[in-house]
Amino acid sequence: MNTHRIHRVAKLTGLSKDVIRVWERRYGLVKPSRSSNRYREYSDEEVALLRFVKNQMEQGATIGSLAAEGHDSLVARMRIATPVSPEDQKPHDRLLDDLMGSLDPLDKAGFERRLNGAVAVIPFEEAVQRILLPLQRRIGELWHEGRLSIAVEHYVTKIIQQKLFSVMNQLPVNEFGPRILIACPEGETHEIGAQAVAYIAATKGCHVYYLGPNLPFSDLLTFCEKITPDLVLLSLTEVKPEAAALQQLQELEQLATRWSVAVGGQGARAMGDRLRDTKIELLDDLTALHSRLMMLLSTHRAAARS
Ligand code: B12
Repeated sequence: MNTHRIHRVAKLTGLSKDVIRVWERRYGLVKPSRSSNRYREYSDEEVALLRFVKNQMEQGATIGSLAAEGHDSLVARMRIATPVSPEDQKPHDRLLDDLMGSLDPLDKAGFERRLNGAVAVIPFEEAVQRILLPLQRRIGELWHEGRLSIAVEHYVTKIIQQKLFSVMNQLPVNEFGPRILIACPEGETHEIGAQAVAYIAATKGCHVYYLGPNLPFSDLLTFCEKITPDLVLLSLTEVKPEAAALQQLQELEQLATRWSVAVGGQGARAMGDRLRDTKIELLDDLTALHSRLMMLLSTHRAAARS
């Protein structure tokens, strides 16, 4: 990991040294370490964070709202927003190749040792983005191609799910946070996207109700009546045939007359234009999810204060 002195950081980011110091002192937006002679030293990630903050402000965010979001949340958002370059993904691709190699014949101990070892040494958001979700895609694709048994697919899928849930369950439940219901609607059994969304919402301090895959519409409505969610987030992975897509859209519109509803995933993106004249929001990716959650949290805080 490289470290940089402030004059270099100013060059790298296009920010003045004064601004960088103020963002640290007043807002705690960056946390440089100090060298033995007390010079500020910024890691590559802190430099990237300064660029990210600058970029967010160019897109209309205020320094106050970014400061309220906090350093750790901004770092998490930046990691998800930054596309993984092929160079950065290379070591993870090698790991994924090794993991796939230990599935047939199944070397359970080797698979778990490699996976656990890799996930333990990087921030969990990064592990989700670079290891767990790509692993799910790879094993799913192999199964679809008839090259992996459903038993081994289930074994790996369960391990991925356990990892997401075990980290999520260690987070404190914020019963005063905005209530978010997360599920996959009826007929949708691909679950990992929804789980990743649940994990992200929980890390932001939302009160998450995760209801899993294939949830019948009538039960979704009844549950909403019970918990009065501030936001319903639905994951749609499959692209539905025309008639089924229209029926799903009608149901979602009915839900959206009472509650704030947002959808994401490949199936939701395929609905694209049809969502335009409805109250249903389309969240294109996990970066859009982060921004939506930040908006929700800030209105929730403001409502709690008034
Ligand atoms: C993994 C997988 C499986 C696994 C599912 C494991 C599980 N329990 O979830 C297994 C092998 C069991 C499976 C089975 C089936 N599958 Co499958 N599967 C896949 C695969 C390879 C990856 C899907 C996935 O999980 N992606 C991982 C997530 C993380 O990525 P993502 O979906 O892109 O989501 C990202 C964003 O969109 C976002 N996101 C997702 N949801 C949301 C929600 C919100 C609110 C937000 C903000 C963001 C967000 O988060 C992710 C972040 O990067 C895809 C092909 C592909 N490469 O996409 C096929 C695919 C989805 N499957 C498909 C099908 C048809 C099936 C089956 C119905 C096949 C069958 N005839 O039985 C079955 C039924 C499902 C089941 N569970 O039994 C088709 C769907 C076709 C279509 N019409 O769209 C696909 C596209 C394969 C194909 N090319 O035909 N599958």
